[in-house]
Amino acid sequence: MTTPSRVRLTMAQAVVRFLSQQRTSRDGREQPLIAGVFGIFGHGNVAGIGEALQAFRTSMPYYLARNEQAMVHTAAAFAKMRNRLSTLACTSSIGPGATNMLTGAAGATINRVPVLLLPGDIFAGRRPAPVLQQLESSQSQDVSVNDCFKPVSRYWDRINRPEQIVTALPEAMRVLTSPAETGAVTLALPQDVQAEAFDYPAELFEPRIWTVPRARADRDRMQEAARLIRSSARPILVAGGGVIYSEATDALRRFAAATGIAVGETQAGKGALPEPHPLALGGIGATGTRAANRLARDADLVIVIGSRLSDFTTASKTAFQHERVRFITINVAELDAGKHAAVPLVGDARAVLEELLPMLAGYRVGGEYEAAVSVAQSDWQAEVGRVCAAGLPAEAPEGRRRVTQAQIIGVLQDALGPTDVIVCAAGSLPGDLHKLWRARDPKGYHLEYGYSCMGYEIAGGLGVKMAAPERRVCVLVGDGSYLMMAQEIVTAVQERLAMTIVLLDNRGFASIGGLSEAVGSGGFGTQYRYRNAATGDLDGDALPVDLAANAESLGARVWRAETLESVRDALAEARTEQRPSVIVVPVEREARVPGYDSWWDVPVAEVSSRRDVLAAREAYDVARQKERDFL
Ligand SMILES: Cc1ncc(C[n+]2csc(CCOP(=O)(O)OP(=O)(O)O)c2C)c(N)n1
Ligand SMILES: [Mg+2]
Repeated sequence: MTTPSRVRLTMAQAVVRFLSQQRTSRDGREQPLIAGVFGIFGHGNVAGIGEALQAFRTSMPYYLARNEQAMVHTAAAFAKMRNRLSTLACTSSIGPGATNMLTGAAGATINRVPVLLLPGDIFAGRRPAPVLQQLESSQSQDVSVNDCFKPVSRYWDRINRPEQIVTALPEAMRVLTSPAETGAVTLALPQDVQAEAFDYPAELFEPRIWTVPRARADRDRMQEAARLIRSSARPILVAGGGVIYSEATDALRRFAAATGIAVGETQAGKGALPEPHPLALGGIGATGTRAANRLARDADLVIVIGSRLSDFTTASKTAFQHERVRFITINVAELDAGKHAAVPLVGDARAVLEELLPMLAGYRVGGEYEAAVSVAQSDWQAEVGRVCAAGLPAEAPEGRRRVTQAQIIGVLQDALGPTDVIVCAAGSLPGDLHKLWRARDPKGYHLEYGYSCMGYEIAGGLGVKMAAPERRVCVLVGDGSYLMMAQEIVTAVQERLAMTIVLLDNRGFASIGGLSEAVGSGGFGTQYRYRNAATGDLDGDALPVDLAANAESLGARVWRAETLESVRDALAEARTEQRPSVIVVPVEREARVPGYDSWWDVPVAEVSSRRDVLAAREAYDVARQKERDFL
């Protein structure tokens, strides 16, 4: 018997060397699973993973980020752009560096995109404890801040002995590459163990290919679904992110064209049926279009593909009002496929659509339905034109006339090419974009709307650009999100990555301000203003924040654009820039894009001294009656 050959490495060196050898493959196309490592060093990783990254820097590129939360967003955006077939790893020190990654981890897990997190951890050997930044517990010495990652990770492990990675790393890769299970994977790496040497089996470092499967659904369920479709008169397709991740967009187009069933898209699914298309209804749900929401309301069958059916998509379970509405769900995850008492087709979107279509031979929706779709679509196009063109008659409080957010969206729609990518996450922009934007390419609309995390935008834009350097990336960000996390502009400068950041300044939270008005609270606490000595509230003068100067100081090229003309000019000039560009546009706060036949459940106070709140509660109680159980 020959003894297997061994390689003596530190645990950290072994981790990095292993990661550099992992690839994914789907439909015969291969790519690296871990395309690089983002990090911020501290005592918890500099001598372990830091030393290893230096040693392997030719096979595993290292990127220095400015904030640990941001680097996880960057990794998640990268993975989303690569349809979850490739991602980035993130290394942090122990303590605050690690917990800074928690928000990013939650975002990745909720959005079902893979990220590999390698937080440093307290000494497994415990001798110097408590080390700097160590959380102590009086009940256990087996607790650190990294335990906080458990609920937000799809796989979590702590490597207390160097040999544990031999079994932990393959499990971590399995989860990262599983379409059904993917999300944040956290391997907590104690500071002392990172630096410890072990004789690892050489096979651990052999190149390995993780084949991403296209699971097929159960045959009987497929037949049941086909029967349901054949007996439906007013069906609708709801396309979620899974359609895009599965590269099922052509299959969806063929399915829709053959059956005549119109398609509404979730935030993650927008672009699944690129526009213009006679069956594209645009966004669906709380921030959906009138076209999609009317069709959804009357649908007797909803065929959901690759969606989590979040409250935004279902308009808090009020979107589907047909008395006997039924659901069919196509999803790789049983969790999602089981929602709304659907006929669950647990499988890959493309594989299932391709198998389902021949089972529907001869089926097509009726002429009345087709006419309704076409009327809804032209009515909606007219509305988009109206909203995007609408100037602002009123003078802004400062005596200046400001452009509206919808006008800027209209300008961007004209200025960007079909394969350019817009990136957005939080505030009032996602809803407006979901309604107004026409996605002309499946990868052209990048919204993080599972976690809707303020601060994702610029960090995410960086990840998108790294994943698709050939595309122009345009980040849309509100002033609130920008102030929360703009520092990755510096990382983009460092990497010489160009992206256009359009920063819409409405002095605070137009979105939550509007919501506050709607629940009767009058926008309380949502404006960026001085505290007013007279009222004691934050309703004084506007704050003297100069966002343009801020962006310039980080190394971006900056334009201050107050008119649509100047925004157009800046967009054209930014196109040739080799570094991040920031176009700062003051926009009118109160010019909102309306909702269209939809609703979102935000409970209003049942008792209050404010009459507006009580009125809002009354309206809320009425609206809530439309919420349905699908059992
Ligand atoms: C990290 C985080 N904190 C809080 C929220 C809640 N929230 C949603 S939108 C918003 C305001 C966003 O302000 P801004 O970026 O200026 O966009 P606007 O609402 O003005 O369009 C807040 C506070 C969030 N989504 N994410
Ligand atoms: Mg704002």
